[in-house]
Amino acid sequence: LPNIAGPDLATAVEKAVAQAPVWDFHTHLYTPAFGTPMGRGVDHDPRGLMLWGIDELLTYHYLIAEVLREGAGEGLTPQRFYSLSKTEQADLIWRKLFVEATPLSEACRGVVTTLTRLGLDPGETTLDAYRKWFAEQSPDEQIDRVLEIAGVEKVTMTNDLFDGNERERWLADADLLRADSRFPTVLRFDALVTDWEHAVPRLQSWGYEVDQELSPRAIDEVRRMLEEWIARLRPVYCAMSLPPTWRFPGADEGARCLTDAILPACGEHGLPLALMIGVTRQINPEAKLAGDTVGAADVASVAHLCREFPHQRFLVTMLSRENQHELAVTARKFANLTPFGCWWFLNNPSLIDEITRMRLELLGPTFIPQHSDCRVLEQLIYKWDHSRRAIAAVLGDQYAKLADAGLPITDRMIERDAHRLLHGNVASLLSR
Ligand code: RAT
Ligand code: ZN
Repeated sequence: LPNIAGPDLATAVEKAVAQAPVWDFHTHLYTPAFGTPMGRGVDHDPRGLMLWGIDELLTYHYLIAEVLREGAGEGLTPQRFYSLSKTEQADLIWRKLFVEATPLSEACRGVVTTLTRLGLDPGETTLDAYRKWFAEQSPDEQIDRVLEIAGVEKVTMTNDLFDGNERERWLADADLLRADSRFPTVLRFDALVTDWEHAVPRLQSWGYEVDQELSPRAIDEVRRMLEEWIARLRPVYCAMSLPPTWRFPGADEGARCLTDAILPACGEHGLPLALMIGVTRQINPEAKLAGDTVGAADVASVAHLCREFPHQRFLVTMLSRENQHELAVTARKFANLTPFGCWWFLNNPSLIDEITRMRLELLGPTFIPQHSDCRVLEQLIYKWDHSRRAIAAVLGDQYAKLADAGLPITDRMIERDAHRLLHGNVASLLSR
């Protein structure tokens, strides 16, 4: 087999990483069966969960945080921003971040990449032309188009037990919602572990006999609820996000919920558990979804969990840059731990570069370099375009060093590794 070197090597790696199909491990995307607020040929559902189109792209919470900064000088407050209609919010964001300023941030650049790759001119001064184009698309065709452009094969959803809107839809017709095999389901239930106090009245209103003390009977009831929802959703894994203050072992009800109800349920059904650790919710409550922040969390707690539950597969992403090295080292110690993604505030090329380099050097190809966390369909285009480039650069450098060390690099190696990193590792972890 031919040995590839020099500029040919970098080009071969870019090509292989650009072409590898993606299994996106964590998104907030949905199919039209969950309802959608817009599109040709469908009943418009204002509370629909499938978000797509220019107004949703621009009112992404990453961009809301940025417009609140740009607009502060002319008196824009969170209250004023949220009093606007969605259309007005999008118009304002376009004007402040894209027309009157250069869209230099990663979230802004993402919109530019997305529009360009959809064949639209990203330099319009108003949103009229974009709105017209999106209104002519049907949601189903748009999903096909976006997955094709982004090279994404599987879009793992986040199906939150505590989201009343989504819950009603599952109770109405679970089969309909599970119909598209490109969109695997994930059972998510943060409040069971992070906010038992407020979870109790919700669970009671759904008919489960639980109490604040988390009696043995309440544990059984949480188990019963998890069994019902696992049967209804048939998830590929269970998930929760946790604050930086989360510790394991812990003495509170949330910790007992985890060890006595959640982990036994995962064990029974062979389901991996994904932990997203390090988010402090609502540091600025007025900013709503744009008001969450990051804090360094405790990696030793992750190690404890992996040691105490050696047969449970854990997939872990951490939000703070400071936790990344310790997490990668911990994964060297526990084969049941797989780090995944460069989450949220880490989903920037400079940090993807740093984190992916470190993981590759410490773990070889045994991790999941990225997930998109998309909330709006078309974001798949830019998140994967930008991430693929960052991952290819790191992988290319590592091959060059390996070639220097004396090992010929071949196309077959490159294709195998690109496929593994973007798709294969997720597929094999979820099917074990
Ligand atoms: O990245 C995000 O969009 C966050 O708002 C959250 O969705 C986070 O990823 C989460 O899943 O909790
Ligand atoms: Zn998310």
